[in-house]
Amino acid sequence: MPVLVRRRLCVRVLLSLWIDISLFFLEKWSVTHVPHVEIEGQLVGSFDEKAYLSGKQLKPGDDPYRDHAFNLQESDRLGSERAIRDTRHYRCASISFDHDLPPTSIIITFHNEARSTLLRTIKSVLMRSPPSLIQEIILVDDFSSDPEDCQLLTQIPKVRCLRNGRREGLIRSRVRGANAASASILTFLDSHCEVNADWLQPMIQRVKEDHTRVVSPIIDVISLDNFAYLAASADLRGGFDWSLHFKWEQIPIEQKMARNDPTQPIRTPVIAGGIFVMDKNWFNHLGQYDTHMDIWGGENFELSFRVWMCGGSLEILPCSRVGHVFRKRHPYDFPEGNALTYIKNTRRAAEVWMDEYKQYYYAARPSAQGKAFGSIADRLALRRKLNCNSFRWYLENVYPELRIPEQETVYTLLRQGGLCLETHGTESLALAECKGSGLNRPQSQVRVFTPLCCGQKAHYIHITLQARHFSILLCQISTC
Ligand SMILES: [Mn+2]
Repeated sequence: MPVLVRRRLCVRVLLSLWIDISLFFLEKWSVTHVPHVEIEGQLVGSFDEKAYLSGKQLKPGDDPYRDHAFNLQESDRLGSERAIRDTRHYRCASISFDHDLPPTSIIITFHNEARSTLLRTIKSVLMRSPPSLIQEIILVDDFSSDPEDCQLLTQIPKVRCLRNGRREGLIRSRVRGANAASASILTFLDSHCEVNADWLQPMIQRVKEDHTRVVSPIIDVISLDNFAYLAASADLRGGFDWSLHFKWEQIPIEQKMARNDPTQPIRTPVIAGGIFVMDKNWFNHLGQYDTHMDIWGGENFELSFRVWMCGGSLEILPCSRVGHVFRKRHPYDFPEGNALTYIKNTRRAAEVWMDEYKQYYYAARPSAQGKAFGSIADRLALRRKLNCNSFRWYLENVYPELRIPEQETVYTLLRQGGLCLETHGTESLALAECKGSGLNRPQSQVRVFTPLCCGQKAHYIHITLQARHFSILLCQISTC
């Protein structure tokens, strides 16, 4: 081999080796390190982790997914303080925060959570938050089978345990935790999470600057099978369809184009609901939660509509990352059944906050009609007292991307010269002199309707957009 070629090859090999080595260190560098020695004793106090974890262990032959709908064996094996990759955009690391950020009360509610995931949640908070920002960690044990799951953890400094005397569900449990909190800022956290580097400061900073902001982190994915920590996309926000089914969706393209700083907050129409930070006075002022909602589900819509419509805002902060074990099923049971509870809760949200647009909720979820949902009088009174905006305002200003089903129908006044189209009975049409104007126009003459307002017993012409076809229809329900 000629010397020149050999030398080039050699340089190449050395170069790629150098890149490999630097990548290795870079990778190492970006892993959130844990000052292990300092933590032991200092952060967990007299707490005996080994005894706590070995008190509940999977027996040989047991299905590791049975009780928690994730691989318990893998979670138990991992230990409570593993390093995870720092999944933030690199520019997040150079952001600075106020030196006088106020502390927060962390509220974690759970029902029969696995000990290893619950402990890892708590330890990740203690390891990756500035100690001065953690006022306390309030565990609300929603009547788990074993009171010790919660009680033993109070040996860890700052950890408190409140236990419900009966199953209340996550909504009333969170309210209990919030009422017991002594800090001015509340941080709600799920019980199978791992918070990432500097997760807390960006959220507290935003709430400190404006107490009406309710902020969420980007929620990374912890695999339910092998507990790998996986970065979630930073281009997502919370959305929903008319059946009030939550979904992650892409940020609208115009907003995406306008984002030249990946560390900027993302406005979101709704939050997923499990993890967020909110000023305590603002939480109380806005009426906490609808405590007539049971167990789980729908409370994130109710809170999100209320925050936006009553003067606040919701955002996702890309520089705050928290991992969460997303599951395919609920491991615990709903005393009233899963579907019924979800319908009751979302129906309460729709009835209180969605005004005339609730018809689309019922159209998308016909089974909700006629299902009991209890009295909503106090929530309606709250909405009046807070003088909140309409749901129409919310759709126009916060979530214009949500397609309104009836906008495919065109209601209009049809006129030719001085003549207007007029209904004769319910079947036929004729041209006649235009009578009246605006709302004083007789019902027999086709009126100009706003897309959503259709008076009871009024006729309207339904024009399908696809075909050049129209028909006369009678409004079934008043949507005005
Ligand atoms: Mn969860």
